[in-house]
Amino acid sequence: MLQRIDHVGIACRSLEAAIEKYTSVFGLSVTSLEVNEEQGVKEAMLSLQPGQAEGPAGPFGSYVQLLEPLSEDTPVGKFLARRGEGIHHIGYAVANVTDALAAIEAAGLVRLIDARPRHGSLGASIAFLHPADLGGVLTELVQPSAGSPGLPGSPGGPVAGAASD
Ligand code: KFV
Ligand code: CO
Repeated sequence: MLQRIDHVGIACRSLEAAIEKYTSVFGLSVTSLEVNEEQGVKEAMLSLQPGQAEGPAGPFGSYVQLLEPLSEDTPVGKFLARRGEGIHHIGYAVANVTDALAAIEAAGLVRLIDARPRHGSLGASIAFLHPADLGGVLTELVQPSAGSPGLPGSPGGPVAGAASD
C-alpha cells in the first residue's frame, strides 16, 4: 500500500528562515509555496534530487515539507507550543487514497483522522492517520496529482525505462 516516502513534514516557526537554511545548506530548491487554510499552514515543498542518489527504492522524487502555522490554534501551532520545532509527520505515497483509507479502516487497528481525502500540496489528495496508533508518528497518505513533478511521465519527472546517465 505504501509506495515510497513522499515527504517529511517539518514544523518551523519561520518558513522564510527554514527555506533559507535548507536551500543554502543543502542546495535544495523550492518546488511550491502554498497556504492551506483547511490545514492551518503556510508551507513549502523542497524537492530532493531524484536520480542523483538512486537506490533500491527507485528514482522517484521526494520532498522536505516545511510547515509554518497560520495561528496557534492549528495542528502545527499546537505542536510547536508543545514540542518545539522538529519532525511533524511522514507522508507516504499511495496509489489511491480512498482505497487506502477503506483498507486501513477495515483492518481496524489505526484511527483515521480524515475519513475522506483532503486537498494537499502540489494538487495531491491527502489523509492523516492518528499518531497514537502508530507509535507516536503522525502519518499522512498522499495520492500525488497526475501531473505532479517527480512522477514518471509528468513534466520534469523521470521517464520510465530511461537510462540514468
Ligand atoms: N506527531 C505526533 N504526536 C502528535 C502530533 C504529531 N504531529 N501532534 C499532536 N500529537 C500528540 C500530542 O503530543 C498529544 O499527545 C496528542 O497528540 C494530542 O495533542 O500523548 P499526548 O501528549 O497526549 P494536541 O491536543 O495538541 O492535538 P490534537 O488537537 O489532539 O490534534 C492532534 C492531531 C494529530 C489529531 C492533529 O494535529 C491533526 O489532525 N493533524 C492532521 C492535520 C495536520 O497535521 N495538518 C498540518 C500538515 S498539512 C500537510 O502536511 C499538507 C497540506 N500536505 O499536503 O502534506
Ligand atoms: Co504533509
